[in-house]
Amino acid sequence: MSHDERTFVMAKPDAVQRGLIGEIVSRLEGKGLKLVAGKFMRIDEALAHEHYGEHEGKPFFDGLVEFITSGPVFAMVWEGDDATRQVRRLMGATDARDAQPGTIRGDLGNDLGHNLIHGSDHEDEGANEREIDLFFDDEELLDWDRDASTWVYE
Ligand code: IDP
Repeated sequence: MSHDERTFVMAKPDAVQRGLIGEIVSRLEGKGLKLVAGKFMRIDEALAHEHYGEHEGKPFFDGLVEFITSGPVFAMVWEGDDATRQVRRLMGATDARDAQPGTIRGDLGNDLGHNLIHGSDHEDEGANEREIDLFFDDEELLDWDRDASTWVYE
């Protein structure tokens, strides 16, 4: 089986401000996913509009852009078997007030907008590639062999 599915993930400004980058990275590492890119950066208005284009026109859109551009984010690409869906499971429900305990949002968040983490939608085919392209250049994605992978997957 191939373990090279790549998914885009981001610790949002609330996670950065609250010192939760390490916790989020740790949970994804712990699951056995492999980090292939990471960038501490600010999202400008144009990138915010592109990234959240599907929500343009919705009542919460302006607030969402304001929030996501309000401070640094930590953008990442993670790789592994079924990576997109696995990250979504670890994230929990969009509204952190409803997210199950044990998930990142369920354990660490308590709000709908400030929900700590973004992960590509596993039901939107192409979302991963689109978002990885939007945030990273090809040469920023590292190809590397992680010895532990042989102990994560049978
Ligand atoms: P997701 O992040 O779980 O994929 P989406 O529906 O794609 O959820 O929404 C993108 C982001 O927009 C959410 O993570 C959340 O921060 C914000 N958001 C979604 N719906 C609302 C809302 O009704 N009010 C305020 N913010 C919202």
